[in-house]
Amino acid sequence: MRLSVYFLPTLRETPKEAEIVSHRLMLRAGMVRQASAGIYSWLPLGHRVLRRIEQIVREEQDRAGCQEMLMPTIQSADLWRQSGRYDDYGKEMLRIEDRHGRDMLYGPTNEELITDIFRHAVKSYRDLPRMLYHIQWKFRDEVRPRFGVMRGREFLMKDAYSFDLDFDAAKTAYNKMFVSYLRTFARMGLKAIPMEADTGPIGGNLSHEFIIQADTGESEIYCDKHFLDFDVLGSDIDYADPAGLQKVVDSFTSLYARTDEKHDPEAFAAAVAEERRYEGRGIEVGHIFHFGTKYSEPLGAEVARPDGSQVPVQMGSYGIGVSRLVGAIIEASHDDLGIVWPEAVAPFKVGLVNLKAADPACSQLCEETYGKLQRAGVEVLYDDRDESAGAKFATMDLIGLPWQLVIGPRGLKAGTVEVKNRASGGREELSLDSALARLAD
Ligand code: 5CA
Repeated sequence: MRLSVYFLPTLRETPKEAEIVSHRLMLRAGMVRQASAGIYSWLPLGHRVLRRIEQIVREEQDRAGCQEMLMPTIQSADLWRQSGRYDDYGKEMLRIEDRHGRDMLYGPTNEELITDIFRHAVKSYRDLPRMLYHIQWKFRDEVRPRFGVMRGREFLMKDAYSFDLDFDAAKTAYNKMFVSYLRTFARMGLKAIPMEADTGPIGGNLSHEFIIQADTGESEIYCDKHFLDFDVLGSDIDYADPAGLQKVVDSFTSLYARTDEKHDPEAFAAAVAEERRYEGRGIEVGHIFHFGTKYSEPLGAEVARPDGSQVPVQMGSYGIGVSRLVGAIIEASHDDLGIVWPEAVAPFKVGLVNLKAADPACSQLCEETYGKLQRAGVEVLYDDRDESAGAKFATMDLIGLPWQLVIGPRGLKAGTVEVKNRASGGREELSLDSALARLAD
């Protein structure tokens, strides 16, 4: 993509309304624009990151055996009356009346709708277990939408739902999601700690929040610092092995990690040596629940057991805040100059900087390099504008692409280009061929 034609409305000034760094940087880097309180348009750069995060979530859900589908954003109120949540949900639910006077709502979550789909399709234990998910916009009319996409009113969520015959099988589904979450967040360069949590309006008695450490987070957290040393991606995970999954889950849940609602200072002091105690704040990027028959019973989602008797199906639900993650990753990875994208979620891998667009030789080499990178399948944003070197570097640092490839008249004479790593700040003078080989890895 050429920057001269790219829709990237960056801001020089720091927006006053933004209280935390991720919100400021998302606005300054032209990633999002507020449409109304807590509701955002995703501009091209932000949209690319959102899609990359979504794709990692999708791959890890698929790997765990979850099947993707898509449910609508607008739901009928009748289903929610059957579960009893139409009244319980209160003002956070956006209620709508259609032209026929029917009560509808913009879904804040999908337990009712998925249970309805399931009860019409599945009647027997032979059709279990099943895990289904979708990635869809939700609406919650939060009292205090704030921090940009972190606590929005409209936000993108991955929500998965599991269906099993008994508690043991449901626990295996829970464990699969638990482990897939560890992998998902690790792939994005995040250390997400699973913490015992309250279930709130979703209900149930077994629940973990996945939280990344950040001073700007809304959750108060208490945990063993040991968590920060765990290597998740290195371990070999077999989703078909319930005992192996349980072992991984046990290793994570054996250490103390709780949010404030579940925190017990005495238990914390007894479980964790003082120097290993972490007390601070964090951002909740995922939340998983086992709630048994809370929805299947009132909605009549029953299956026949092998002996012919009917039982309500055991369910769980598993959420990831896809749009919140964009902000959370920036909170975890930025410096004074701007965003520092982990490569796995970066909007482009390389920023190609033409230091002197007015110089025909320099521009020609840039054009050739741009073509070569594209042919090698490298996603590259080419700053071909006629701007000062300072302005170009500032833009590149602000938008945080992992690599900058800088081509200028001086290097042109010497036959070299400069490769800069955004995260380390390290620069290297290389021949163009070595630079291309490095970036095409
Ligand atoms: N039905 C369950 C799981 S599918 C559920 O709705 N869980 S939740 O309420 O915990 O939401 C799941 C995730 O969505 C949260 O962990 C959080 O990362 C994200 N989320 C929740 N509310 C918001 C919000 N207002 N803005 C942005 N992300 C949010």
